[in-house]
Amino acid sequence: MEFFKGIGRIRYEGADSGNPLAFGFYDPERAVLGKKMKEHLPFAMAWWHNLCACGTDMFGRDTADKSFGAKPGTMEHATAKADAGFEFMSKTGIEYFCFHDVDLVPEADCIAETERRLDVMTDYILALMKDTGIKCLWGTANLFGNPRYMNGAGTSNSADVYAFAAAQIKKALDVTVRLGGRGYVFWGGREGYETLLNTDMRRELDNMAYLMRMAVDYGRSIGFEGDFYIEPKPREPMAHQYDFDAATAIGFLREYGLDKDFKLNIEANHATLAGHTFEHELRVAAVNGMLGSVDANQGTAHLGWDTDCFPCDVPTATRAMYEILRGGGLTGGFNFDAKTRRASNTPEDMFKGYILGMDTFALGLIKAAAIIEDGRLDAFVRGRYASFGSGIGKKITDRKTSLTELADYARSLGSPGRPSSGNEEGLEEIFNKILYS
Ligand code: XLS
Ligand code: NI
Ligand code: NI
Repeated sequence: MEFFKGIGRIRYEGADSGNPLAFGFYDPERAVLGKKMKEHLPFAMAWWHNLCACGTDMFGRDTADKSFGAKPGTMEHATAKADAGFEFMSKTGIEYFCFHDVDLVPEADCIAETERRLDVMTDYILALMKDTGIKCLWGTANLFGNPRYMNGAGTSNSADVYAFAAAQIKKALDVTVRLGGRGYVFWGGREGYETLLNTDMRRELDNMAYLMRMAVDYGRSIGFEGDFYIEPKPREPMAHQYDFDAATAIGFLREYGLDKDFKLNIEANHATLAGHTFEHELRVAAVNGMLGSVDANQGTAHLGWDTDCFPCDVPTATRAMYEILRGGGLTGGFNFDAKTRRASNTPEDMFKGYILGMDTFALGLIKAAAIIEDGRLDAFVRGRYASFGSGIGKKITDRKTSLTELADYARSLGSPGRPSSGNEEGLEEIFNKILYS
């Protein structure tokens, strides 16, 4: 059965095409820096937003119909969603998907039944993957929606709830491995606290790390060779979340010896919620060898929450792609953790969201590659630190000096003079010239 009637395969037609259901910039076969665009940009569909979310917000109910001809909450609906999802991915040329366990099947009252349903759906999805060549980017367990997780999952005060979280992770890992997923994500939406007055922070951190340790051990024991990811976010839903930002998550992973098995999944909107930029978070991940995957979306600057808009900001996508290219690329991909606005409630809007996001990152890739090929930014940065290439600077670089020698050197100089200009305006001008020419 065809779900998106009247919408064919979305093709590259160029920016001048008047066709709203065509790519203006994403040209999968085009070579950029010696690699196909589609290889630079392994895009993924987020099962939850695209196939499950119907526009509900805090103040109003569904605006979009995602029943796909079946009754929501049934296994028929679960399979209809999968069929619609694979049709959607085939038509947009998206080669990967990401999922939470309970995006795939309706959760049952008992965990054994949920697991049985997951087994059925895994078989069903495997057949669709075989037919289409579409692959799984990453899987995860939803450890925040069910009321049992109101005090957290790995950081819950209840040992029984902790055990349920473990059961869900174990099964989500089984499913991810069966689907050949590249990664497995931990997003700690409820792993934090509302008030310190009821919180044993040390215990919660230790318990959360132990749950991740057990997940790594189990995953490796069943043949999972991909990366585990932490997806940092500072708050929402909890007032304070432990995986605040990239730097905090990296410190946590190192403290508990998890850094060999984990990388980061950086979400643009989470970066801005943490008071950073998307590119800042990517740089922190990259310089620490933790550049894993990306949740591609964007926030609404003046709102303080995770609005999960489809990315449309080309300068930001360019800065992000610059960081990713310079950081050696992702081990994961670009998951559109994004939803159409509440009022964009037609099937066509679903396609337009992905077209916008894919075109934005395609442009970002093209422009970031142009900046790299241009070379002026690189040359400036190299020149800016040139003082560390010779003389006393070389000694510092080689770690061959001491505080005493440096103090003697400083005294002999009298004054260091003024360091060279940072040239920020000049560099932004170069950035703009490349971006808009
Ligand atoms: C929520 C998160 C979530 C994760 C997966 O803010 O972005 O969607 O990506 O659990
Ligand atoms: Ni996300
Ligand atoms: Ni998010």
